[in-house]
Amino acid sequence: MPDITLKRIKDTTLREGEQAPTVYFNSEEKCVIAEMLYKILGNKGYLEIGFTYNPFYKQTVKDVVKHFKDTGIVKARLLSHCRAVRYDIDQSWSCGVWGIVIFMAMSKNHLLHKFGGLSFKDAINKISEAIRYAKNKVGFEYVEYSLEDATSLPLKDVILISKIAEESEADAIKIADTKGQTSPEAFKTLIKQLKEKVSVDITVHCHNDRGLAVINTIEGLMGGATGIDVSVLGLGERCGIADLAITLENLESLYGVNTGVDFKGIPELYEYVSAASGIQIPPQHPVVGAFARIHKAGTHQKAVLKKHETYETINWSKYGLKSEYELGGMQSDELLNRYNLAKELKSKTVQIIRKTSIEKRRPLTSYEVSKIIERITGFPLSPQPQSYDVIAFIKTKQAFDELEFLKKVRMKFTEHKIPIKIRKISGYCDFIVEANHVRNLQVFKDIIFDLAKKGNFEVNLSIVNDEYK
Ligand code: HCA
Ligand code: CU
Repeated sequence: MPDITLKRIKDTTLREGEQAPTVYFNSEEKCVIAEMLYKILGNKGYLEIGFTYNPFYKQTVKDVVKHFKDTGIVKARLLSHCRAVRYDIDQSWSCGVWGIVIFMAMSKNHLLHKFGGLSFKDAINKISEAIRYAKNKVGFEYVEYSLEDATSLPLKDVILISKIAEESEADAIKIADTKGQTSPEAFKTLIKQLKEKVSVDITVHCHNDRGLAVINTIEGLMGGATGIDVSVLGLGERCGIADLAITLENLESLYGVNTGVDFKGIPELYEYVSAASGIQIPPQHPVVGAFARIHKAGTHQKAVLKKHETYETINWSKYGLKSEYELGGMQSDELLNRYNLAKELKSKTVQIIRKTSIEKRRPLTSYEVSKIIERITGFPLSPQPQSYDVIAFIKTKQAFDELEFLKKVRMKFTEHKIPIKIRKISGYCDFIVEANHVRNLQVFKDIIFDLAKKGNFEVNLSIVNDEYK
């Protein structure tokens, strides 16, 4: 097994994740997400919950800290993100976070273009001053210095800056591959060479611009880093950073690291963040995507039904999940075993399912399959649709408050973990609220009609059931 020591799993969905294009969390959502993360990550967990230099975002940091206090969770390591300036550090202290991450880039382009030609020496002094101020004057329990854009610097500079941070008493330094530009081999070597020169703990923060964030993060650990940054769905600037579930699954089951994470909570966490962020979980996303557990080809299905290991290496029960099988054009006869059909009837049914699916160019739902079986056998199964696509057409009345509408609708559906899309339109109505694969139609109806009553709008629903999706 590779030599990895993992001490810190820092989730930054609520800071880096909120820098993902189109993502805006409100305080209520942040509190729910932070609490879920706290419970899932276990005793290696750290949570970056936002930055404080913008008053709107600062308020959400304050609210999360208060929520943890009110809930009696005193051990959470809540962090905020600061520039290397006293103002940010003071603002963070006033929010009551446990620790901070001070970030400042030192690469040529950043010094010249972002900091208006700041000299290397002055920049070093700024970093050192900020760390000392946060640690010794203000008194934060934990101060991490983040070398933004570290992978654009020559090794000697990375070492020099890290040594300064260490001398200034930072608790950890972070090496950020801000532009996602490094290769796994180069990154491991960088961390290894740095590790030989400093004794302060190293954390890695890898962006996914080239799709290498997860492997770079793991290679960083192999090089001797002891901390990682991850986010739910890998959310972050541009293509984001290392995905929490993929990184932790691999560390635990491929690299033999005892992460201390409660994997059972991960599916619900992803669903919630997806609903709150409005970012759908890509179906082919490793580990948490809907396709990850679905077997399509009949030969695969047959084999997996006998022994999961024929086509699976991830233990789904750890997540409270099960393997699934697509009903459709390639399905195997075995999938119909639970209906106890005679052999010939079974093959006839399978032929019809395959043909229908190929004609419709999509899989069939179990509802449709039951309908086919009913038709062929004459035996009533009374299937229920399993999910619906719903479109709510919203017609506003006078004194309608648009901002309140957007806030309330999003909040209510998020509470019930129903991801929705809201569009402003013109013509027959003013907005549409769309949701796909809604399992509990009644809940959707209750929410939207209740909101309509209170919010001065009328609703009409169009519902597509399993048969016509
Ligand atoms: C940023 C850049 C950053 C900082 C890293 C960190 C990066 O958005 O401020 O301090 O966690 O990737 O370098 O996210
Ligand atoms: Cu980043």
